[in-house]
Amino acid sequence: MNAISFSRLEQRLRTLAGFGGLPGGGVTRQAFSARHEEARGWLLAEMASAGLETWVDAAANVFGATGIRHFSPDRPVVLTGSHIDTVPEGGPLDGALGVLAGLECLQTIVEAGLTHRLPLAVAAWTDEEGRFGSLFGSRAFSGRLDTARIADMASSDGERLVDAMARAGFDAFRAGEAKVDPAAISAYVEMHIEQGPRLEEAGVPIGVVEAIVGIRRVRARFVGQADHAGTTPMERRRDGFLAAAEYAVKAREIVGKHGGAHAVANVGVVHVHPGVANIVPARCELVHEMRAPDADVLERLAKSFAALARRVAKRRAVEVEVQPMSATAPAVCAPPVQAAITDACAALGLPAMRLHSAAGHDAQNLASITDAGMIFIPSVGGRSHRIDETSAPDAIERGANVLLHTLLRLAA
Ligand code: HGY
Ligand code: MN
Ligand code: MN
Repeated sequence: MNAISFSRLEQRLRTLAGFGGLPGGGVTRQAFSARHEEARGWLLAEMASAGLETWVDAAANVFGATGIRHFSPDRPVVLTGSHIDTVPEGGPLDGALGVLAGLECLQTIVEAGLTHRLPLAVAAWTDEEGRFGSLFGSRAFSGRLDTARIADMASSDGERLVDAMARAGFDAFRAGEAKVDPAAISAYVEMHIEQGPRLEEAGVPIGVVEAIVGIRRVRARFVGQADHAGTTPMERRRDGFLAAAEYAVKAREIVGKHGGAHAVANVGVVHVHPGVANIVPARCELVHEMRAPDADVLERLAKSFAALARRVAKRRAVEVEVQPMSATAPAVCAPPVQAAITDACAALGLPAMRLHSAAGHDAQNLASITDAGMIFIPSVGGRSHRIDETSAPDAIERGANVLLHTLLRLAA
């Protein structure tokens, strides 16, 4: 059976992890940062040295392909890929694995002269982690980018997308030009770490993803009144932070009661203003993220959270404003791609289990324009978005070989 070169894949994973590598382990390589742009240059060179045609589109997505220099309905391609941007203090595999395993598969196919009727391509999608706008590159590629919002897109620490892209040599206002003709893509399959504990706990080496959660993020801003933290009687305080804190705790209870089996929510960003010890917080802004594989559950949660914010604000005599920030629709993975993955596992004698992805992925945008699916491998301890994220070497090798044989089936 044809197989990838694990040593070459492992070497590239190690090199890529060096771009933004942290002294204590882990990686910070956020979209359009200097480290990320160095990694982009390295990836393009690796793709070229692997014998692929390479290009970068208007949304800064990176592509390497066999036999084509751009996407066209005349020659529909089988596409794989993932992302090379990371969360702050993230791990070395989230995203990087899918890009480099895809590159390894294409290089193996080119070197072995394996026949494939359709061209093959591997992508590194821009800003999957949403420093500026979640799944930005694949959103632009699949024609789902709201270009009217580009001027307002900014990171939670205030850097504008337009400025970050300009620094990297891109005109953000042209990102919409990355929209591809869906007829140019025959199928998409992405390899990714599970980022959760299910495969490891089940002792199953491969996950065949059936569906991917939708994710919504809202900005909730509670506005009270700055006051002297010593002289203001407690009962007269209109404390923006306490309102936000009560909201966050009660929202957690709502998820438990009304979220159903797979809904989750998180408050990961909190800003208190003026943010000094001796002033009652005038205002507190938080980013609230909710996820569910079912669009109706997501809608119901969003409504319940907004009603909760109003109730808490009223009771605490503060104002509140809840603004939607981003939303990705849940996606169902295409049966033909799931079948190709399952057949590849059978051919390799690997057990597989079907599961939904509780993480968001570029594949959910690709699912809106083509048959899309995902291959998961186990994460040690289910750990991800933390510096000790890792997967066993043989798990990585098995997953890359399943990707190789899935691509060959889809391109046959
Ligand atoms: O947040 C996520 O679900 C993904 O890791 N970007
Ligand atoms: Mn991630
Ligand atoms: Mn990822």
